[in-house]
Amino acid sequence: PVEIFRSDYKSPANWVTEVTLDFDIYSGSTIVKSTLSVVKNEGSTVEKGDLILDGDDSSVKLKEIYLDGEKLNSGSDYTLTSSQLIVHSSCFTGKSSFKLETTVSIVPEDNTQLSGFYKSGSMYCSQCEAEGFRRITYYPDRPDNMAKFTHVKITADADSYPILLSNGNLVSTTEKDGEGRHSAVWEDPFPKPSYLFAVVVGDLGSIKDSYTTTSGRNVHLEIFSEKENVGKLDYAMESLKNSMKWDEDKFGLEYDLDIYNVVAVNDFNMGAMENKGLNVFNTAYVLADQKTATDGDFERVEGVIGHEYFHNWTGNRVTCRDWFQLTLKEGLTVFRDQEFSGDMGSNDVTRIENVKGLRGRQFAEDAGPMSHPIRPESYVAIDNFYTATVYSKGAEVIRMYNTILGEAGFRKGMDLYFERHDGSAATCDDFRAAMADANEADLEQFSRWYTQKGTPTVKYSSSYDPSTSTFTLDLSQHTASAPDNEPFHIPVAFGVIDSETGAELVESQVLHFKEASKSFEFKLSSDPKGTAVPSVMRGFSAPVKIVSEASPATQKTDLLTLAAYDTDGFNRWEAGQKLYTEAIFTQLAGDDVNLDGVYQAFEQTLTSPKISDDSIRAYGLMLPSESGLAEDMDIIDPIGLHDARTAIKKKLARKFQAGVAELYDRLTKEMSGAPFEVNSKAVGKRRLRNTCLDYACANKDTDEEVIASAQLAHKHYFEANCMTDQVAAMSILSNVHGVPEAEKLRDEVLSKFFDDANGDALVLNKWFTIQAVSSKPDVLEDVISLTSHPEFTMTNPNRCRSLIGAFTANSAAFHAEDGAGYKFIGEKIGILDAMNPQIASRMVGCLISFKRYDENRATKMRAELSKILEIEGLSPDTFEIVSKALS
Ligand code: B3K
Ligand code: ZN
Repeated sequence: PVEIFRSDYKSPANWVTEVTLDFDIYSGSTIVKSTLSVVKNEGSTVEKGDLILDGDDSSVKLKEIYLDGEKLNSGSDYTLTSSQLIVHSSCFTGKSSFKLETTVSIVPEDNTQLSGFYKSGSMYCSQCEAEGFRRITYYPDRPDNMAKFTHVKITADADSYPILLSNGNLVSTTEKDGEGRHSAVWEDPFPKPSYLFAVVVGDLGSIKDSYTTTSGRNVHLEIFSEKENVGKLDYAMESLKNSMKWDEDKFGLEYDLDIYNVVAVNDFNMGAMENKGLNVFNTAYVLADQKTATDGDFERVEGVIGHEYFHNWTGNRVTCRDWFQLTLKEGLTVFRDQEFSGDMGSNDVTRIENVKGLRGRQFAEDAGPMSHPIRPESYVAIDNFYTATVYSKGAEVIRMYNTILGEAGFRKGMDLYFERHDGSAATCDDFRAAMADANEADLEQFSRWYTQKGTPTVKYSSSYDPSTSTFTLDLSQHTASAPDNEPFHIPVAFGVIDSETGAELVESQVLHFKEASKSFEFKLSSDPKGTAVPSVMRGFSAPVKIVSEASPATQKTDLLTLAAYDTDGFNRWEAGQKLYTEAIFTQLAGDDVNLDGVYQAFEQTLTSPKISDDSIRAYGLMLPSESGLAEDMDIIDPIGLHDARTAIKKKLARKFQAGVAELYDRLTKEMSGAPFEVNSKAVGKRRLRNTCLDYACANKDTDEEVIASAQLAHKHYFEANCMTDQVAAMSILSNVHGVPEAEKLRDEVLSKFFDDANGDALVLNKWFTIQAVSSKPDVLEDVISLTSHPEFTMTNPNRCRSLIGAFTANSAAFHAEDGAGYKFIGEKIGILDAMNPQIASRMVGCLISFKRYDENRATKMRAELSKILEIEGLSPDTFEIVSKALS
């Protein structure tokens, strides 16, 4: 496998400026003809003038090749390798431009990698990002080559494949001919890189709508799916229209074609794909209705529909010069979708959810062997770098521009970015320059966020001097996993709260922390009535770990002040989480836990009339996740952590049994008979009621209590009017073991759920997942037997993730001391790698952070990795991850 370096970028010798493609689809073979208009790139920095076309010869078979009508000969005119077709410059010396025609054949039916052109169920579809187009035909498959796809013709059997789609506008169609075939021709007026090309062919149903842009363009909107799923597309359509409106209002960005098509596909490696005018979606991120989707699913549909739509400007109109710049489009677009979701619902709730996600996944990645800056310096398989770092931390970096420059300054930067780069391929430095120039800001040091990896820790302490009325905040920064890092430019959103009155003693502001350590001083207008408590990193203003250096006692009182009074919603929540965290770690250490502070915070959250948003109340009651907590441990003790967290949860459940039950009952009454709705109010109620259910069912010290809990969850399940409530109840029941009477209820619900799913793929995924994440001691046995279930298959990525992937997230079980979890996963990765390297290399991530575990576990994890590395024909994708981990 070859490692590619960012520093090696060179502009190619030739550009393809225009493309025509002809897809002739037959069962078992598709013929692709292409005509490329090629011109010399005057600005090229490569020495040889050969035309380099990428092509994966495991997929593409070259049949014919002509240059300006002349047939070319292998060897003298061109060289074919396993990954390239090199047309020698001698074939076109003296020509200022020429046309290259190729004919290749591909077999989409055999494409199990789901990259390139493949079959999913009864439909054909494509996935070209990052490097899938080279599995369709020979082409300069690099994002800086933007070309007009002027004529894309698709021909297929008319009865089996009535729908023929590609990017842009439909130019013409033909009726069924004598052989039963028909065709369609598409044209995309916007130049684009090959990774944004798409073609979809099938017998699909759809819903249609339209949207008129501010400047009056009437856009036809259509969302396609398998016919049986057409009833689940409405929420996606609403979300699409909301996205279009939001981008106009927020960034002045309008849609630019007359058609916007979205297709839902069952077999898909990732979430969705932003192909110009023809988004292709994993069904999991587009189908949603009351009976089959949880509130979380609805939220993801809205977010991903928004994300792919926003890519039309940030990604498609302005694309990436090379794949090292991936965060240029992904970080920015994630930031945009987060802001959109916040504006559609609640900003505080969205922020809390996003930060939980970042801490659980990205922090872990940055502490392991795959740690990389948001703009990596090298890669073997670019698909391995569609990471939490590039996406989520990338979005945090964009958010920091917004924090540093202010919303209006950020908008000015965006406007200048589009003014400069619309219609071209840009770099992260171009983006930073636009932000700096539009605001006359110095963002030199800020560039370190692009070059340095690791999660910085910011430590703080504070003091107040009444003689001078001066409040001092001392900050220091350090990155343990990357100790050589130069200091980052960290925007620290900050305020000071009076512990007695809750008054804000220092107005909320952004501090620019650029040194290894620095003190900031503030004059208070009057002495605080209580103590002056710093509220640091409000709204999580930078992707760092924040640590107080105050004494444990002071920390506790400070956190109670912030939990009660902080004017920043995020930090109010955060204060409670820190109190819980401290209690869980004390419990884990086997020390006496004084839960007074925790009880106070929990009670306040449970009862305070000041909390108007039920989601905020729910999130305030929930303990931090095991994955988030793990990031605060040097050596992770997965079972100890699970047990300690469970113990604290039980103590809270016991202490607040009455209060929780009362709130649960009140919400049950309030909600009964109300129509099902998906909006922040309704979602908040469900979230809070299900959180109460979880606590109410946590009292399980005796068999009687286990049975009572199971009965409550069972009742909750059978009274549920939506998937969210069913999943909440079934998740609790799935943990039941050892008490036959309760097990009966568990089994009844699990089989009812399965039967009611009636084969619905996304619902069945939930059925698999809930069993895979169970805390039952024999969960691995269950998982192993589920791999033989008739509904289980490794070839569908969603199904595979729903069972195998979900099990790896069941930390206590996956990390069982005997290593059985590792062995199980190791074997599955071997099988998966031969089928679908992208999915396999993603899955192997669960084994690579062995240095974070004790010697016994680390040895066993390493052993599985070594076995994987020995697999003959291991994909470059999996090789890259495993070899990095073992090196
Ligand atoms: N751009 C695609 C991701 C493609 C992943 C290729 N392995 C989805 C997105 O971020 O919108
Ligand atoms: Zn994206």
